Amino acid sequence: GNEDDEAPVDVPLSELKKLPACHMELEKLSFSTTHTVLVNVNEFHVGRLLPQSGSLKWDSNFVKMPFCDAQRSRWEDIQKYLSHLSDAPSPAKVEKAIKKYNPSYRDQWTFDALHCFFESIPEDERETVLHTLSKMAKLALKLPALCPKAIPLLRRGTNCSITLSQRQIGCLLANAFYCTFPHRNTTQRHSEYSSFPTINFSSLFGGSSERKNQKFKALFNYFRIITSEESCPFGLVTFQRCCLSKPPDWRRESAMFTKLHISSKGSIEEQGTGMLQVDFACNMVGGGVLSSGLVQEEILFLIHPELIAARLFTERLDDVECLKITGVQQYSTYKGYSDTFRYTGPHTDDTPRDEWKRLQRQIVAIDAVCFTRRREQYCVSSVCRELNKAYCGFQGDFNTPPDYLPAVATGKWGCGAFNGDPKLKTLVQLMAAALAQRDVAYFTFKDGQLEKDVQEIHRFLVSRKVTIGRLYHALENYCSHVHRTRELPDLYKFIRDNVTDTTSKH
Ligand code: AR6
Repeated sequence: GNEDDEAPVDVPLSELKKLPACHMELEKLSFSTTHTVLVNVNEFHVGRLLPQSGSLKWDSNFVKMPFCDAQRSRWEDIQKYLSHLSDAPSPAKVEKAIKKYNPSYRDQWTFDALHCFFESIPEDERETVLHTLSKMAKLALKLPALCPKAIPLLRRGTNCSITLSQRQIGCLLANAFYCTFPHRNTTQRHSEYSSFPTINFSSLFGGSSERKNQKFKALFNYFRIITSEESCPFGLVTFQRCCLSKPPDWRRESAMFTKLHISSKGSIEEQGTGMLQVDFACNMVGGGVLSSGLVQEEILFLIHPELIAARLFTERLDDVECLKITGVQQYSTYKGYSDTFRYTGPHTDDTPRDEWKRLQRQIVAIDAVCFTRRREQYCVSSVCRELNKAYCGFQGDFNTPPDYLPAVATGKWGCGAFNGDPKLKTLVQLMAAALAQRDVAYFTFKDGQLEKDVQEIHRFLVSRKVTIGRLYHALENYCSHVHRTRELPDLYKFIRDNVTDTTSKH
């Protein structure tokens, strides 16, 4: 009826807030105790991008750099072998160099994926790859000049950010490709970096497969672009670790649901341009990007490889934490998914930049819980965990008025590799977005049924003016019903009945 007509439901994409239109002017770039800036800020203000000088640190709060004093003789080897390689590059030399300065792994690491990739491509592409390998080696060796200042680790439980140039990221990633980062080759329990993702590319080089071939294509495309004088981008990227200080009391929250655009067509990265794009993350950000994983997060990292740099310094995300990344560039296009994923060519990114010269693209990494048994997720503590995680990701900065918050672009977060129930996870995300005062663009990734079901329940919630607190209460009831009866009734029907029940009781 009329009530329905007024409800902000099923809005077209064009009605949701996006960057650059809703951009709020930034304060001048500056560093602070919680924001490390790796470019010289004064030079930046006069239009130059130069590394910030500083001293290295060799302790548990900073990235251990391969050219530190403690690593002098290894860095000499790195210089020697990478210079050889840059003069006359070949995949065999890549293998030889990497094994030379990582001698403990000589028998463990294999390079068949790199060799097979190289064999699989046509002659002219081989030339390009060799040329790129050479330039990457040169770029890697510029690390002491490009990143002289210690890079802090984004440790658990802290709200800290790092801003650096795309060129610095390129240099760090060239080093990661050539496996120069010390102490990063093992993630065994109790090892120094066991709570960090891997960063050296060694895991990419073995275990040849079509997936690996496609990954190499995307990565070499990235390295080709950033190692060329003409096309190396001139801008900054910020990595921000956010920790929810005080989780909301969901039961008492009275926020109403925000606008929703839902579609079974389109994807987060294309149709969600300018919005806060959700990375369906692993708590070790990037997940399997450097091994064989190839679902949403890995694809995101492959087409925007600057994201991979997060693995260098981002400790495993805790339940109430997320990582926000602003300014990464898209270098490649693709089609397909997982085994059918194919690199389809370079991408020209015309996203405008903000005052800090960052592309106006914001990605938020939030990791859902991986459920081994379906039932586990219908428990209040799991629902709460996911609500807090999503809210941590969607929450704006303290001083940003809602008018300046781009919508969230998301989809079946936690419902692929992680086995979540899309109906439940969607409500969780809608609740978190409502509390964060952001609208939602939801891409069901060809799931037509979910599109209809969510549309209906969203319309119901909005037209009945159901608060998120009240829906939370209904979810609690659902969980206890599941627990008590061992049945799994349809969640949306249960909510409609349950919420109607409470209305009539009042
Ligand atoms: N746009 C919209 N929807 C998508 C897109 C896209 N670009 N890509 C996939 N989907 P999944 P998870 C849909 O399995 O369950 C990684 O290894 C598609 O329907 O990537 O949270 C991470 O590193 C897909 O089934 O997310 C983690 O370890 C669903 O979203 C783990 O997977 C879920 O995508 C996270 O698994």
